[in-house]
Amino acid sequence: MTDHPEGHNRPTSDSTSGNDMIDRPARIGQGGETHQPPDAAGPRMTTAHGVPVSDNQNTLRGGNRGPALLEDFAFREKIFHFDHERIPERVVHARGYAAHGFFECYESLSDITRAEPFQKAGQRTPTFTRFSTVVGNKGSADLARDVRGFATKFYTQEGNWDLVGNNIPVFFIQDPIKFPDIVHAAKQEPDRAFPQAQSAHDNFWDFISLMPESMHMVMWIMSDRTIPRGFRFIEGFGVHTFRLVNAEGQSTYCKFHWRPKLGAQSVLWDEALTINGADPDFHRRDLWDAITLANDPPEWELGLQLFDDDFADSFAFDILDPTKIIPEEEVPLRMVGRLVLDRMPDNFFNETEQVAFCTQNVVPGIDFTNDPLLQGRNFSYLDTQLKRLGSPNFTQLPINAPRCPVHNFMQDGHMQHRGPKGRANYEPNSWSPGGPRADAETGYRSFPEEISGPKRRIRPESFADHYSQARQFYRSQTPIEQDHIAGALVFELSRVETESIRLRMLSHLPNIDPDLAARVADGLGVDEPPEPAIPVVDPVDLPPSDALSILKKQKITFRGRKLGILATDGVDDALLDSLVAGVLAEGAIPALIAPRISGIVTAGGVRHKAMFQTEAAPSALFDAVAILASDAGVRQLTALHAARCFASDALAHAKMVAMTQPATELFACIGIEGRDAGMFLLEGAADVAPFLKACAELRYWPRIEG
Ligand code: HDE
Repeated sequence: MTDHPEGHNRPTSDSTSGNDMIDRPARIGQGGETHQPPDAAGPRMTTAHGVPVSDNQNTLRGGNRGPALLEDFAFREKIFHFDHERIPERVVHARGYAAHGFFECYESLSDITRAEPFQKAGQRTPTFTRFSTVVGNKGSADLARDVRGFATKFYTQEGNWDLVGNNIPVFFIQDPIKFPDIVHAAKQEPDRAFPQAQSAHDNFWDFISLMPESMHMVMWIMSDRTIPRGFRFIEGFGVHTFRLVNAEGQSTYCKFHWRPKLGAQSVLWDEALTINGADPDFHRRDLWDAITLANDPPEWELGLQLFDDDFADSFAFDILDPTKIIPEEEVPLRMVGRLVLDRMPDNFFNETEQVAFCTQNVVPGIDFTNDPLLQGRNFSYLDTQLKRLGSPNFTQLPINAPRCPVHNFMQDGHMQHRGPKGRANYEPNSWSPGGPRADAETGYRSFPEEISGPKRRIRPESFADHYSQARQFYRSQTPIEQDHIAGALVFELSRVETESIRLRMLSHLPNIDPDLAARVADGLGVDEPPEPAIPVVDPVDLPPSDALSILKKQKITFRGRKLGILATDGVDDALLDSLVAGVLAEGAIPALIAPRISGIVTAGGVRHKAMFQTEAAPSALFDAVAILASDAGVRQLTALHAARCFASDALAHAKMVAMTQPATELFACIGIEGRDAGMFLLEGAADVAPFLKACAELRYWPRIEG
């Protein structure tokens, strides 16, 4: 495309009559009126074939009011392209959001792996990370109760390594042949095409209640892990056991973990319901704002659980079973580097939509194990990319292309961009130059694991204990988190219409925890709970693991969070200024909310623009709130339904809440007199610091406990 000095769509200088407008740009008053912003001109517009376009407002007509002409190639080409804009959305993980970044290695791991990103301290590898929900379609809301995908492409100098993980370290099933079934059961039911992005329906719980191996995952998905505060606040897990292989060919087993530097954090279910309506793009916006507005790139540390065959043989479960974790108390995490996401894609479709992750993408030094799920995935991802992207040349799209040399004899195919020269397109050949050759020394070599045994369709006995780790997870949670699990099960099962499915699901819970079973049965009004399901292997009590709870290892910081400041005209300047300055000093974002989007005027006459109008900003969108009302302004708030809900929801969601003296009237109006230890009076600038210190705790749980 070349620059055209005159820009596009400029009217010609000669005057036109109503009759000669067919081959000229339309004029105001001549039926083709458009309003172009004065400075909007860019390069000259062309068709896809590079032909300059004279008019992008009107199709080619025969006569002033006559039919459109087929020869209008500019129109036909534009519509043709538009008609083909969509590619198939991902069967699972359709809704996603991604960012560029880099991985930085803390220290050389060359004794453990020859993988290129881990060779030198300080070494940086470019990355692209896509987060996603699993069940919902592309347009579904961000805060569906769902697993989050956490997939990272490392552009290494020895090829692309894709670590395609989730924010939950286990999976529903042990064998990949069940994947289409679990996905069909979870997505919309085929006859009615609902519910969207929701597991709370008969088909899902019908399948799950027939699959005891899912029970560990069920505990995780019913926990707060599936309603995260944002992508910046999720952990990530490679799930399967992998192998790391060093230059001498020695193998070490490895499980991959991502840990967010800001700490894991979740919203409450009631907040999730509100957020989905008020801001269905809450997670997207959060990542976008952090990177582009706050210039606060989110970071994760990569932790490795490394172990050998002796540990694997002595561990209570099979390290190849993807429904099991290895507790950190048994194999601690070794932190080996950090992932920084510091750049949003230039174009969502080109990058986030067209990125093609494949679990088969490993580089020398990283290898698979015989985890059956991982082996099945290695087939599925490559296959699915062909369907989605339509050509085996999807590896040539910029987002998928390796950033190291690529040489082979693969040729042709749809959308081929590479044009090798010369006669050699096979190997061995005797031409000179004869083209690329395999290198036995430096090329990828699989770990030479011994394989033996009969060819059979079986599930190993070592995979048979389905309840012990589910129990361990539940018992590792704080009482608040246990309440949330019980509440989530009650919500989900109450949406199941078929009683026998509800009861079948209830029959599994006593094997996990009798108290949980009783609470869920009570919550559903089941007077006579069913007999417990008979386990193949009796569950055992495992020691609780603090690493499984979000709250037990919460980071006490307000960094990266958002304070919602609901303010009125006439608010004290010093108080507002010191609150905003204090929030910024914590590395958090202050968001001004006002009765009108035009903003407020302080007592000192300063005008502040609002980020939100009250009706568009329920307090669920913020981590903590402050209500700064003046004597006159509070009357505006008490009269406003949205302001009353703002205050009462903030309390109901256990948020830290600050208020000016006049704002106490708003609380009185919703029946709240007095203040608990999570409510703060802001009488002057000196009161800001204690409030912000409390905000670092994120919630004042005693308000809603028990
Ligand atoms: Fe996936 N999965 N999966 N999965 N998965 C896909 O690949 C599949 C599994 C995960 O942001 C698909 O490109 C099978 C576990 C993520 O683009 C598909 C099995 C884990 C993403 C596919 C699993 C994941 C996918 C659909 C069982 C966590 C999104 C579109 C054997 C470790 C990647 C696509 C992105 C996507 C198959 C199980 C994570 C159909 C067959 C376990 C994060 O190929």
